[in-house]
Amino acid sequence: MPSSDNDNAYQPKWWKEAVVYHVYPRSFKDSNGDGIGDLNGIASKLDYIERLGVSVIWLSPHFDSPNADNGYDVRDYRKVMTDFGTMADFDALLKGVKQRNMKLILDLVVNHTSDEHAWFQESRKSKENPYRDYYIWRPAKYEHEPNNWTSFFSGPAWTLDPATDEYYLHLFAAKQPDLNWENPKVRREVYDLMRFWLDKGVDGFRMDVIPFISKREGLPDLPPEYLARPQFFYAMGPNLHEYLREMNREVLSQYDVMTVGEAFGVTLEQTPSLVDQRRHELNMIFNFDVVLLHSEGVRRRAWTLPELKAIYTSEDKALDTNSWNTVFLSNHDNPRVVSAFGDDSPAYRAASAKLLATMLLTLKGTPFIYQGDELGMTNYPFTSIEQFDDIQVKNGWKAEVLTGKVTADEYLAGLRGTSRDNARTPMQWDGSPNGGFTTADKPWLAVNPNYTEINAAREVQEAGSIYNYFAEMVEFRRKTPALAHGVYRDLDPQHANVFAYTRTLGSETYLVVLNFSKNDTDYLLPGGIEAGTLKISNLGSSEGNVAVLKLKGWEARVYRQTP
Ligand code: ISL
Ligand code: CA
Repeated sequence: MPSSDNDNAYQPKWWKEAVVYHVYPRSFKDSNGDGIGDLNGIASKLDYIERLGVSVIWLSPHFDSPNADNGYDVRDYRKVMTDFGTMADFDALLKGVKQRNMKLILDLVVNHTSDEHAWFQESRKSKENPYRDYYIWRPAKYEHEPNNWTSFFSGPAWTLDPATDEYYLHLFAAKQPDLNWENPKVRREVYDLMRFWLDKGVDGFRMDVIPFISKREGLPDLPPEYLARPQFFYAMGPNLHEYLREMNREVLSQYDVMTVGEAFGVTLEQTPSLVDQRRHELNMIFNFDVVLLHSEGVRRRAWTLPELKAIYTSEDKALDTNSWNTVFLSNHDNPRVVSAFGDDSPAYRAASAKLLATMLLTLKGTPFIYQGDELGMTNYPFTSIEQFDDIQVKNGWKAEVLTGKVTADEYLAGLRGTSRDNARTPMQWDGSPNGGFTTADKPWLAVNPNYTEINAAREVQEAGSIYNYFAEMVEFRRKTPALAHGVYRDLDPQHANVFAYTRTLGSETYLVVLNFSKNDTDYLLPGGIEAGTLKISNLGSSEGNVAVLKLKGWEARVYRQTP
Protein backbone atom coordinates (compact mmCIF):
# COMPACT_ATOMS: atom_id res chain seq x y z
CA MET A 1 0.00 0.00 0.00
CA PRO A 2 1.52 3.39 -0.95
CA SER A 3 2.27 5.38 2.18
CA SER A 4 0.03 8.26 1.13
CA ASP A 5 -2.96 5.94 1.67
CA ASN A 6 -2.02 5.82 5.33
CA ASP A 7 -1.67 9.53 5.82
CA ASN A 8 -4.05 11.08 8.19
CA ALA A 9 -6.15 13.42 6.12
CA TYR A 10 -8.73 13.71 8.87
CA GLN A 11 -8.89 16.86 10.90
CA PRO A 12 -8.73 16.01 14.59
CA LYS A 13 -11.86 16.99 16.56
CA TRP A 14 -12.88 16.14 20.12
CA TRP A 15 -15.94 14.28 18.89
CA LYS A 16 -13.87 12.07 16.63
CA GLU A 17 -11.61 10.96 19.47
CA ALA A 18 -14.54 10.66 21.88
CA VAL A 19 -16.09 7.50 23.29
CA VAL A 20 -19.79 7.98 24.05
CA TYR A 21 -21.78 6.30 26.82
CA HIS A 22 -25.53 6.15 26.18
CA VAL A 23 -27.81 6.49 29.22
CA TYR A 24 -31.50 5.56 29.12
CA PRO A 25 -32.62 7.56 32.17
CA ARG A 26 -35.70 5.51 32.98
CA SER A 27 -33.57 2.41 33.53
CA PHE A 28 -30.31 3.75 34.89
CA LYS A 29 -30.75 4.42 38.62
CA ASP A 30 -33.74 5.30 40.79
CA SER A 31 -32.82 7.74 43.57
CA ASN A 32 -36.20 8.22 45.30
CA GLY A 33 -37.75 4.77 45.43
CA ASP A 34 -40.59 5.25 42.94
CA GLY A 35 -39.30 2.47 40.67
CA ILE A 36 -38.25 4.85 37.87
CA GLY A 37 -34.70 5.94 37.08
CA ASP A 38 -34.06 9.67 37.40
CA LEU A 39 -31.52 12.46 36.99
CA ASN A 40 -30.29 12.33 40.60
CA GLY A 41 -29.79 8.61 40.10
CA ILE A 42 -27.56 9.31 37.09
CA ALA A 43 -25.68 11.98 39.05
CA SER A 44 -25.01 9.44 41.81
CA LYS A 45 -23.36 7.11 39.29
CA LEU A 46 -21.13 9.57 37.44
CA ASP A 47 -18.02 8.12 39.06
CA TYR A 48 -18.95 4.73 37.68
CA ILE A 49 -19.29 6.22 34.18
CA GLU A 50 -16.11 8.26 34.52
CA ARG A 51 -14.14 5.18 35.59
CA LEU A 52 -14.96 3.62 32.23
CA GLY A 53 -12.93 6.41 30.64
CA VAL A 54 -15.65 7.66 28.30
CA SER A 55 -15.65 11.32 27.34
CA VAL A 56 -19.27 11.99 26.37
CA ILE A 57 -22.63 10.97 27.83
CA TRP A 58 -25.72 10.87 25.60
CA LEU A 59 -28.97 11.09 27.51
CA SER A 60 -32.11 9.61 25.95
CA PRO A 61 -34.99 12.16 26.26
CA HIS A 62 -35.39 13.70 29.71
CA PHE A 63 -38.07 16.23 28.67
CA ASP A 64 -41.61 16.50 29.99
CA SER A 65 -43.61 13.70 28.38
CA PRO A 66 -46.70 11.57 28.93
CA ASN A 67 -44.48 8.58 28.05
CA ALA A 68 -46.45 6.99 25.26
CA ASP A 69 -43.01 6.12 23.87
CA ASN A 70 -40.83 6.62 26.96
CA GLY A 71 -39.98 10.25 26.36
CA TYR A 72 -39.75 10.11 22.56
CA ASP A 73 -43.06 11.98 22.72
CA VAL A 74 -42.23 15.41 24.13
CA ARG A 75 -44.89 17.55 25.78
CA ASP A 76 -42.64 20.45 26.78
CA TYR A 77 -39.08 20.79 25.48
CA ARG A 78 -38.08 23.24 28.18
CA LYS A 79 -39.23 21.20 31.14
CA VAL A 80 -37.75 18.11 32.78
CA MET A 81 -39.94 15.00 32.94
CA THR A 82 -41.49 14.96 36.42
CA ASP A 83 -40.55 11.29 36.86
CA PHE A 84 -36.90 12.25 36.28
CA GLY A 85 -36.73 15.30 38.57
CA THR A 86 -36.43 19.07 38.18
CA MET A 87 -34.46 21.59 36.16
CA ALA A 88 -32.26 22.09 39.23
CA ASP A 89 -31.49 18.35 39.13
CA PHE A 90 -30.58 18.69 35.46
CA ASP A 91 -28.28 21.62 36.16
CA ALA A 92 -26.60 19.65 38.95
CA LEU A 93 -26.14 16.66 36.66
CA LEU A 94 -24.61 18.81 33.94
CA LYS A 95 -22.28 20.36 36.48
CA GLY A 96 -21.22 16.93 37.73
CA VAL A 97 -20.50 15.81 34.16
CA LYS A 98 -18.36 18.90 33.47
CA GLN A 99 -16.49 18.60 36.77
CA ARG A 100 -15.35 15.19 35.60
CA ASN A 101 -14.21 16.59 32.25
CA MET A 102 -16.90 14.79 30.35
CA LYS A 103 -19.46 16.25 27.97
CA LEU A 104 -23.22 15.81 27.75
CA ILE A 105 -25.34 15.51 24.61
CA LEU A 106 -29.13 15.48 24.56
CA ASP A 107 -31.71 13.68 22.46
CA LEU A 108 -33.38 16.10 20.07
CA VAL A 109 -36.79 14.64 19.18
CA VAL A 110 -38.25 17.08 16.67
CA ASN A 111 -39.72 15.03 13.84
CA HIS A 112 -42.77 14.81 16.09
CA THR A 113 -44.06 15.96 19.47
CA SER A 114 -46.52 14.49 21.92
CA ASP A 115 -50.18 15.07 21.09
CA GLU A 116 -50.22 16.68 24.56
CA HIS A 117 -47.76 19.38 23.47
CA ALA A 118 -49.37 22.86 23.64
CA TRP A 119 -48.77 23.32 19.88
CA PHE A 120 -50.83 20.26 19.03
CA GLN A 121 -53.51 21.09 21.59
CA GLU A 122 -53.96 24.39 19.74
CA SER A 123 -53.49 22.91 16.29
CA ARG A 124 -56.34 20.44 16.62
CA LYS A 125 -58.85 23.07 17.81
CA SER A 126 -59.79 24.51 14.42
CA LYS A 127 -58.61 24.82 10.85
CA GLU A 128 -58.04 28.53 11.43
CA ASN A 129 -55.97 28.15 14.58
CA PRO A 130 -52.57 29.90 14.30
CA TYR A 131 -50.93 26.59 15.19
CA ARG A 132 -52.84 24.57 12.58
CA ASP A 133 -49.84 24.50 10.23
CA TYR A 134 -47.46 23.30 12.92
CA TYR A 135 -48.60 19.77 12.04
CA ILE A 136 -49.63 17.91 8.90
CA TRP A 137 -53.40 17.83 8.43
CA ARG A 138 -55.28 16.43 5.44
CA PRO A 139 -58.94 15.77 4.65
CA ALA A 140 -60.13 12.22 4.04
CA LYS A 141 -59.67 10.78 0.58
CA TYR A 142 -62.76 8.85 -0.54
CA GLU A 143 -63.66 8.45 3.14
CA HIS A 144 -60.28 6.91 3.86
CA GLU A 145 -56.85 7.98 5.06
CA PRO A 146 -55.18 10.60 2.81
CA ASN A 147 -52.60 8.02 1.67
CA ASN A 148 -51.43 4.48 2.44
CA TRP A 149 -48.56 5.39 4.77
CA THR A 150 -48.09 3.07 7.72
CA SER A 151 -46.86 3.81 11.23
CA PHE A 152 -43.76 2.07 12.64
CA PHE A 153 -45.92 1.14 15.59
CA SER A 154 -48.56 -0.71 13.47
CA GLY A 155 -51.60 0.53 11.57
CA PRO A 156 -52.01 3.62 9.39
CA ALA A 157 -49.83 6.71 9.87
CA TRP A 158 -52.99 8.86 9.98
CA THR A 159 -55.55 9.43 12.71
CA LEU A 160 -58.87 11.19 12.17
CA ASP A 161 -59.43 13.97 14.66
CA PRO A 162 -63.17 14.55 15.26
CA ALA A 163 -62.79 18.23 16.23
CA THR A 164 -62.11 19.27 12.62
CA ASP A 165 -62.85 16.01 10.83
CA GLU A 166 -59.35 15.89 9.32
CA TYR A 167 -56.50 13.42 9.63
CA TYR A 168 -53.08 14.22 11.12
CA LEU A 169 -49.89 12.43 10.16
CA HIS A 170 -47.88 10.37 12.65
CA LEU A 171 -45.08 8.10 11.41
CA PHE A 172 -44.92 6.63 14.92
CA ALA A 173 -47.75 6.30 17.51
CA ALA A 174 -51.00 8.28 17.24
CA LYS A 175 -49.73 10.15 20.31
CA GLN A 176 -46.70 11.34 18.27
CA PRO A 177 -47.99 13.76 15.59
CA ASP A 178 -45.37 14.79 12.99
CA LEU A 179 -44.34 18.44 12.92
CA ASN A 180 -44.66 20.38 9.69
CA TRP A 181 -41.10 21.51 8.99
CA GLU A 182 -42.24 23.40 5.88
CA ASN A 183 -43.61 25.99 8.29
CA PRO A 184 -40.76 28.44 9.07
CA LYS A 185 -42.33 29.10 12.48
CA VAL A 186 -41.84 25.45 13.42
CA ARG A 187 -38.20 25.60 12.42
CA ARG A 188 -37.71 28.76 14.44
CA GLU A 189 -39.29 27.12 17.50
CA VAL A 190 -36.90 24.17 17.14
CA TYR A 191 -33.84 26.40 16.82
CA ASP A 192 -34.97 28.33 19.91
CA LEU A 193 -35.31 25.23 22.03
CA MET A 194 -31.92 23.99 20.83
CA ARG A 195 -30.37 27.31 21.93
CA PHE A 196 -32.15 26.99 25.28
CA TRP A 197 -30.21 23.79 26.08
CA LEU A 198 -26.96 24.81 24.37
CA ASP A 199 -26.90 28.00 26.42
CA LYS A 200 -27.03 25.85 29.53
CA GLY A 201 -23.78 24.32 28.32
CA VAL A 202 -24.76 21.01 26.75
CA ASP A 203 -22.38 19.78 24.08
CA GLY A 204 -24.61 18.69 21.25
CA PHE A 205 -27.44 16.48 20.15
CA ARG A 206 -28.34 13.03 18.97
CA MET A 207 -31.15 13.75 16.53
CA ASP A 208 -34.06 11.34 16.54
CA VAL A 209 -35.20 10.11 13.07
CA ILE A 210 -33.92 13.38 11.64
CA PRO A 211 -34.06 12.24 7.97
CA PHE A 212 -37.88 12.15 8.23
CA ILE A 213 -38.41 15.89 8.87
CA SER A 214 -38.89 16.78 5.21
CA LYS A 215 -41.87 14.98 3.64
CA ARG A 216 -42.20 14.07 -0.03
CA GLU A 217 -44.00 16.60 -2.19
CA GLY A 218 -47.74 15.85 -2.32
CA LEU A 219 -47.41 12.94 0.17
CA PRO A 220 -47.66 10.23 -2.53
CA ASP A 221 -48.66 6.64 -1.70
CA LEU A 222 -45.93 4.21 -0.63
CA PRO A 223 -44.98 2.24 -3.75
CA PRO A 224 -45.30 -1.55 -3.28
CA GLU A 225 -41.54 -2.08 -3.08
CA TYR A 226 -41.41 0.17 0.01
CA LEU A 227 -44.29 -1.39 1.97
CA ALA A 228 -41.96 -3.62 3.97
CA ARG A 229 -39.36 -0.87 4.56
CA PRO A 230 -41.22 2.45 4.48
CA GLN A 231 -38.37 4.26 6.25
CA PHE A 232 -36.51 4.46 2.93
CA PHE A 233 -39.50 6.28 1.42
CA TYR A 234 -40.09 8.62 4.37
CA ALA A 235 -36.43 9.64 4.72
CA MET A 236 -34.37 12.14 2.72
CA GLY A 237 -37.27 14.34 1.63
CA PRO A 238 -36.66 17.21 -0.81
CA ASN A 239 -35.91 19.93 1.78
CA LEU A 240 -33.91 17.90 4.30
CA HIS A 241 -30.54 19.36 3.32
CA GLU A 242 -31.92 22.89 3.30
CA TYR A 243 -33.34 22.46 6.84
CA LEU A 244 -30.14 20.95 8.21
CA ARG A 245 -28.02 23.72 6.73
CA GLU A 246 -30.35 26.32 8.12
CA MET A 247 -30.14 24.65 11.56
CA ASN A 248 -26.40 24.64 11.25
CA ARG A 249 -26.20 28.27 10.22
CA GLU A 250 -28.71 29.51 12.80
CA VAL A 251 -27.65 27.40 15.76
CA LEU A 252 -24.98 24.73 15.60
CA SER A 253 -22.23 26.78 13.99
CA GLN A 254 -22.39 29.20 16.94
CA TYR A 255 -21.30 26.53 19.43
CA ASP A 256 -18.54 23.90 19.71
CA VAL A 257 -20.86 20.90 19.64
CA MET A 258 -21.26 17.43 18.22
CA THR A 259 -24.24 16.16 16.25
CA VAL A 260 -25.20 12.62 15.41
CA GLY A 261 -28.25 11.92 13.30
CA GLU A 262 -30.27 8.77 13.75
CA ALA A 263 -30.30 7.93 10.05
CA PHE A 264 -33.20 5.49 9.96
CA GLY A 265 -34.02 5.02 6.25
CA VAL A 266 -30.77 6.45 4.89
CA THR A 267 -28.64 4.40 2.49
CA LEU A 268 -24.88 4.32 2.57
CA GLU A 269 -24.78 6.12 -0.77
CA GLN A 270 -26.81 8.99 0.71
CA THR A 271 -24.69 9.24 3.87
CA PRO A 272 -21.95 11.62 2.63
CA SER A 273 -24.63 14.13 1.66
CA LEU A 274 -25.46 14.42 5.39
CA VAL A 275 -22.01 14.23 6.99
CA ASP A 276 -19.46 15.63 4.53
CA GLN A 277 -17.90 18.47 6.54
CA ARG A 278 -17.95 20.81 3.52
CA ARG A 279 -21.76 20.70 3.50
CA HIS A 280 -22.26 21.94 7.09
CA GLU A 281 -25.10 19.58 8.02
CA LEU A 282 -24.31 16.85 10.58
CA ASN A 283 -21.05 15.50 12.04
CA MET A 284 -22.01 11.84 11.85
CA ILE A 285 -24.97 9.50 11.64
CA PHE A 286 -26.04 6.10 12.92
CA ASN A 287 -26.24 3.72 9.99
CA PHE A 288 -28.65 0.83 10.63
CA ASP A 289 -27.09 -1.88 8.46
CA VAL A 290 -25.26 -3.62 11.31
CA VAL A 291 -28.17 -3.77 13.77
CA LEU A 292 -30.51 -4.92 11.00
CA LEU A 293 -28.34 -8.02 10.56
CA HIS A 294 -29.86 -9.74 13.59
CA SER A 295 -33.55 -8.89 13.08
CA GLU A 296 -36.20 -9.12 10.41
CA GLY A 297 -39.12 -7.21 11.91
CA VAL A 298 -39.88 -9.04 15.10
CA ARG A 299 -38.06 -12.19 14.03
CA ARG A 300 -34.45 -12.99 14.74
CA ARG A 301 -32.31 -13.38 11.67
CA ALA A 302 -29.31 -15.69 11.35
CA TRP A 303 -26.42 -13.44 10.31
CA THR A 304 -22.96 -14.35 9.07
CA LEU A 305 -19.60 -12.80 9.83
CA PRO A 306 -18.75 -12.09 6.14
CA GLU A 307 -22.00 -10.04 5.99
CA LEU A 308 -20.87 -7.99 9.00
CA LYS A 309 -17.41 -7.43 7.52
CA ALA A 310 -18.91 -6.39 4.18
CA ILE A 311 -20.91 -3.66 5.95
CA TYR A 312 -17.84 -2.19 7.63
CA THR A 313 -15.94 -2.25 4.35
CA SER A 314 -18.73 -0.57 2.43
CA GLU A 315 -19.15 2.07 5.13
CA ASP A 316 -15.43 2.74 4.92
CA LYS A 317 -15.52 2.99 1.12
CA ALA A 318 -18.60 5.22 1.10
CA LEU A 319 -17.04 7.82 3.40
CA ASP A 320 -13.92 9.68 2.38
CA THR A 321 -11.73 11.82 4.63
CA ASN A 322 -14.30 14.63 4.66
CA SER A 323 -16.87 12.44 6.38
CA TRP A 324 -17.03 10.87 9.81
CA ASN A 325 -18.84 7.76 11.07
CA THR A 326 -20.13 6.11 14.25
CA VAL A 327 -19.76 2.56 15.54
CA PHE A 328 -22.59 1.10 17.60
CA LEU A 329 -23.86 -2.43 18.10
CA SER A 330 -26.82 -1.78 20.37
CA ASN A 331 -28.99 0.95 21.89
CA HIS A 332 -32.39 1.31 23.59
CA ASP A 333 -34.13 0.09 20.40
CA ASN A 334 -32.17 -3.14 20.04
CA PRO A 335 -31.51 -6.39 21.87
CA ARG A 336 -28.47 -6.68 24.14
CA VAL A 337 -25.20 -6.76 22.25
CA VAL A 338 -23.92 -9.99 23.80
CA SER A 339 -27.21 -11.77 23.04
CA ALA A 340 -27.41 -10.45 19.47
CA PHE A 341 -23.80 -10.68 18.29
CA GLY A 342 -22.05 -12.81 20.92
CA ASP A 343 -22.94 -15.91 22.92
CA ASP A 344 -24.82 -15.20 26.14
CA SER A 345 -24.56 -18.74 27.51
CA PRO A 346 -22.61 -18.89 30.79
CA ALA A 347 -19.52 -20.47 29.20
CA TYR A 348 -18.94 -17.74 26.61
CA ARG A 349 -20.78 -14.64 27.81
CA ALA A 350 -17.74 -12.91 29.27
CA ALA A 351 -15.37 -13.79 26.43
CA SER A 352 -17.80 -12.81 23.70
CA ALA A 353 -18.82 -9.57 25.45
CA LYS A 354 -15.13 -8.64 25.66
CA LEU A 355 -14.58 -9.59 22.02
CA LEU A 356 -17.42 -7.25 21.04
CA ALA A 357 -15.91 -4.49 23.18
CA THR A 358 -12.63 -5.01 21.36
CA MET A 359 -14.34 -4.62 18.00
CA LEU A 360 -16.45 -1.62 19.05
CA LEU A 361 -13.40 0.24 20.29
CA THR A 362 -11.01 -0.54 17.43
CA LEU A 363 -13.23 0.09 14.40
CA LYS A 364 -13.33 3.36 12.50
CA GLY A 365 -15.82 5.93 13.78
CA THR A 366 -16.89 7.34 17.14
CA PRO A 367 -17.88 4.37 19.36
CA PHE A 368 -21.13 4.37 21.36
CA ILE A 369 -21.45 2.10 24.42
CA TYR A 370 -25.04 1.42 25.52
CA GLN A 371 -25.56 1.25 29.31
CA GLY A 372 -25.21 -2.24 30.75
CA ASP A 373 -23.29 -3.63 27.79
CA GLU A 374 -20.14 -2.84 29.78
CA LEU A 375 -21.39 -5.44 32.31
CA GLY A 376 -22.32 -7.99 29.67
CA MET A 377 -26.04 -7.64 30.48
CA THR A 378 -28.19 -10.05 28.45
CA ASN A 379 -31.64 -10.23 26.88
CA TYR A 380 -34.54 -10.82 29.28
CA PRO A 381 -36.20 -14.26 29.47
CA PHE A 382 -39.67 -13.00 28.47
CA THR A 383 -42.45 -15.59 28.76
CA SER A 384 -45.65 -13.55 28.42
CA ILE A 385 -46.93 -10.39 26.76
CA GLU A 386 -47.72 -8.83 30.16
CA GLN A 387 -44.01 -8.51 30.86
CA PHE A 388 -43.50 -5.91 28.11
CA ASP A 389 -43.86 -2.14 28.31
CA ASP A 390 -42.93 -1.06 24.76
CA ILE A 391 -45.73 0.47 22.66
CA GLN A 392 -44.19 -1.16 19.58
CA VAL A 393 -44.69 -4.58 21.19
CA LYS A 394 -48.20 -3.84 22.45
CA ASN A 395 -49.43 -2.46 19.13
CA GLY A 396 -47.69 -5.26 17.23
CA TRP A 397 -49.36 -7.86 19.45
CA LYS A 398 -52.80 -6.41 18.68
CA ALA A 399 -52.09 -6.18 14.96
CA GLU A 400 -50.42 -9.59 14.52
CA VAL A 401 -51.44 -11.96 17.31
CA LEU A 402 -54.95 -10.81 18.23
CA THR A 403 -55.92 -10.85 14.55
CA GLY A 404 -54.62 -14.42 14.24
CA LYS A 405 -51.89 -13.63 11.71
CA VAL A 406 -49.18 -15.08 13.96
CA THR A 407 -49.43 -17.39 16.96
CA ALA A 408 -48.66 -16.00 20.41
CA ASP A 409 -45.80 -18.47 20.83
CA GLU A 410 -44.19 -17.50 17.54
CA TYR A 411 -44.50 -13.81 18.29
CA LEU A 412 -43.08 -14.20 21.79
CA ALA A 413 -40.18 -16.27 20.49
CA GLY A 414 -39.36 -13.43 18.10
CA LEU A 415 -39.66 -10.77 20.80
CA ARG A 416 -37.30 -12.66 23.10
CA GLY A 417 -34.59 -12.12 20.50
CA THR A 418 -35.47 -8.71 19.11
CA SER A 419 -37.70 -6.67 21.45
CA ARG A 420 -36.55 -3.20 22.45
CA ASP A 421 -37.44 -4.00 26.06
CA ASN A 422 -34.46 -6.36 26.22
CA ALA A 423 -32.22 -3.31 26.43
CA ARG A 424 -34.57 -1.33 28.65
CA THR A 425 -34.59 -3.55 31.74
CA PRO A 426 -32.96 -1.68 34.64
CA MET A 427 -29.22 -1.49 35.22
CA GLN A 428 -27.93 -4.20 37.51
CA TRP A 429 -25.97 -2.36 40.18
CA ASP A 430 -25.52 -5.06 42.84
CA GLY A 431 -26.85 -8.33 44.23
CA SER A 432 -29.55 -6.77 46.44
CA PRO A 433 -33.28 -7.04 45.52
CA ASN A 434 -34.04 -5.57 42.07
CA GLY A 435 -30.33 -5.40 41.41
CA GLY A 436 -29.98 -2.29 43.54
CA PHE A 437 -31.74 -0.26 40.82
CA THR A 438 -34.56 0.82 43.11
CA THR A 439 -35.74 0.39 46.69
CA ALA A 440 -39.33 0.09 45.42
CA ASP A 441 -40.90 -3.38 45.42
CA LYS A 442 -41.57 -3.17 41.72
CA PRO A 443 -39.48 -1.27 39.16
CA TRP A 444 -41.26 0.11 36.05
CA LEU A 445 -39.85 -2.83 34.06
CA ALA A 446 -38.60 -6.01 35.70
CA VAL A 447 -34.90 -6.43 36.41
CA ASN A 448 -33.29 -9.38 34.65
CA PRO A 449 -33.18 -12.21 37.24
CA ASN A 450 -29.52 -12.79 36.42
CA TYR A 451 -28.61 -9.65 38.43
CA THR A 452 -27.32 -11.88 41.24
CA GLU A 453 -24.53 -12.97 38.87
CA ILE A 454 -24.22 -9.97 36.54
CA ASN A 455 -23.89 -6.69 38.40
CA ALA A 456 -21.73 -3.60 38.65
CA ALA A 457 -20.65 -4.02 42.29
CA ARG A 458 -19.06 -7.34 41.46
CA GLU A 459 -17.53 -6.26 38.16
CA VAL A 460 -16.02 -2.99 39.29
CA GLN A 461 -13.88 -4.75 41.89
CA GLU A 462 -13.08 -7.91 39.88
CA ALA A 463 -9.82 -7.52 37.94
CA GLY A 464 -10.75 -9.54 34.86
CA SER A 465 -14.37 -8.40 34.58
CA ILE A 466 -16.13 -7.24 31.42
CA TYR A 467 -16.43 -3.75 32.93
CA ASN A 468 -12.69 -3.52 33.61
CA TYR A 469 -11.94 -4.86 30.14
CA PHE A 470 -14.12 -2.12 28.64
CA ALA A 471 -12.23 0.45 30.71
CA GLU A 472 -8.93 -0.99 29.47
CA MET A 473 -10.12 -0.86 25.83
CA VAL A 474 -11.43 2.70 26.16
CA GLU A 475 -8.06 3.77 27.60
CA PHE A 476 -6.23 1.91 24.84
CA ARG A 477 -8.28 3.69 22.19
CA ARG A 478 -7.77 7.04 23.86
CA LYS A 479 -3.99 6.79 23.80
CA THR A 480 -3.75 5.20 20.32
CA PRO A 481 -4.47 7.77 17.59
CA ALA A 482 -4.34 5.04 14.93
CA LEU A 483 -7.57 3.61 16.36
CA ALA A 484 -9.43 6.89 15.98
CA HIS A 485 -7.88 8.13 12.75
CA GLY A 486 -6.09 5.23 11.10
CA VAL A 487 -6.90 3.65 7.75
CA TYR A 488 -9.08 0.55 8.02
CA ARG A 489 -8.33 -2.65 6.11
CA ASP A 490 -10.17 -5.98 6.33
CA LEU A 491 -7.50 -8.66 5.79
CA ASP A 492 -9.78 -11.62 5.26
CA PRO A 493 -13.32 -10.68 4.13
CA GLN A 494 -14.48 -14.24 3.42
CA HIS A 495 -13.34 -16.09 6.55
CA ALA A 496 -16.45 -17.54 8.21
CA ASN A 497 -15.48 -16.98 11.84
CA VAL A 498 -12.34 -14.87 12.12
CA PHE A 499 -12.48 -11.10 11.66
CA ALA A 500 -8.95 -9.76 11.10
CA TYR A 501 -8.30 -6.11 10.28
CA THR A 502 -5.66 -3.44 10.60
CA ARG A 503 -5.75 0.25 11.52
CA THR A 504 -2.82 2.22 10.20
CA LEU A 505 -1.73 5.78 10.87
CA GLY A 506 1.62 6.87 9.45
CA SER A 507 4.13 4.16 10.37
CA GLU A 508 1.94 2.63 13.08
CA THR A 509 -0.22 -0.40 12.33
CA TYR A 510 -2.45 -2.24 14.78
CA LEU A 511 -3.80 -5.68 13.96
CA VAL A 512 -7.11 -6.83 15.46
CA VAL A 513 -8.02 -10.54 15.36
CA LEU A 514 -11.45 -11.67 16.58
CA ASN A 515 -12.63 -15.28 16.71
CA PHE A 516 -16.42 -15.05 16.35
CA SER A 517 -17.08 -18.66 17.39
CA LYS A 518 -16.80 -20.95 20.36
CA ASN A 519 -14.40 -23.23 18.50
CA ASP A 520 -10.65 -23.05 18.96
CA THR A 521 -9.12 -22.04 15.64
CA ASP A 522 -5.58 -22.11 14.25
CA TYR A 523 -5.58 -18.95 12.23
CA LEU A 524 -2.96 -18.36 9.54
CA LEU A 525 -2.59 -14.62 9.08
CA PRO A 526 -3.21 -13.74 5.42
CA GLY A 527 -0.40 -12.54 3.13
CA GLY A 528 2.31 -14.18 5.22
CA ILE A 529 2.33 -11.34 7.76
CA GLU A 530 3.38 -11.81 11.35
CA ALA A 531 1.29 -10.67 14.24
CA GLY A 532 3.66 -8.27 16.01
CA THR A 533 3.65 -7.34 19.68
CA LEU A 534 0.63 -8.48 21.63
CA LYS A 535 -1.06 -5.51 23.31
CA ILE A 536 -4.48 -6.87 24.30
CA SER A 537 -6.00 -10.32 24.74
CA ASN A 538 -9.45 -10.85 26.18
CA LEU A 539 -8.47 -14.33 27.41
CA GLY A 540 -5.08 -13.45 28.84
CA SER A 541 -3.17 -15.14 26.01
CA SER A 542 0.54 -14.39 25.74
CA GLU A 543 1.19 -15.74 22.24
CA GLY A 544 3.60 -13.30 20.61
CA ASN A 545 4.88 -12.69 17.12
CA VAL A 546 3.78 -15.75 15.14
CA ALA A 547 2.17 -16.24 11.76
CA VAL A 548 -0.35 -18.87 12.90
CA LEU A 549 -2.41 -17.79 15.88
CA LYS A 550 -3.88 -20.41 18.19
CA LEU A 551 -7.14 -18.69 18.98
CA LYS A 552 -9.50 -19.98 21.64
CA GLY A 553 -13.29 -19.71 21.33
CA TRP A 554 -14.37 -16.02 21.30
CA GLU A 555 -10.79 -14.86 21.68
CA ALA A 556 -9.91 -11.28 20.74
CA ARG A 557 -6.39 -9.95 20.35
CA VAL A 558 -4.81 -6.65 19.37
CA TYR A 559 -1.20 -6.55 18.16
CA ARG A 560 1.05 -3.65 17.36
CA GLN A 561 2.86 -4.43 14.13
CA THR A 562 6.32 -2.89 14.14
CA PRO A 563 7.36 -1.61 10.70
O1 ISL B 1 -37.13 0.40 17.01
C1 ISL B 1 -37.12 0.34 15.83
C2 ISL B 1 -36.88 -0.92 15.16
O2 ISL B 1 -37.64 -1.88 15.76
C3 ISL B 1 -37.30 1.47 14.95
O3 ISL B 1 -38.52 1.34 14.35
C4 ISL B 1 -37.21 2.76 15.72
O4 ISL B 1 -38.48 3.19 16.03
C5 ISL B 1 -36.50 3.75 14.83
O5 ISL B 1 -35.16 3.37 14.86
C6 ISL B 1 -36.63 5.18 15.31
O6 ISL B 1 -36.17 5.28 16.63
C7 ISL B 1 -36.25 6.49 17.32
O7 ISL B 1 -37.49 7.14 17.17
C8 ISL B 1 -38.63 6.49 17.74
C9 ISL B 1 -38.40 5.99 19.16
O8 ISL B 1 -39.42 5.10 19.51
C10 ISL B 1 -37.07 5.30 19.31
O9 ISL B 1 -36.86 4.92 20.64
C11 ISL B 1 -36.02 6.24 18.80
O10 ISL B 1 -34.72 5.75 18.98
C12 ISL B 1 -39.72 7.51 17.72
O11 ISL B 1 -39.29 8.70 18.33
CA1 CA C 1 -37.17 7.80 40.67
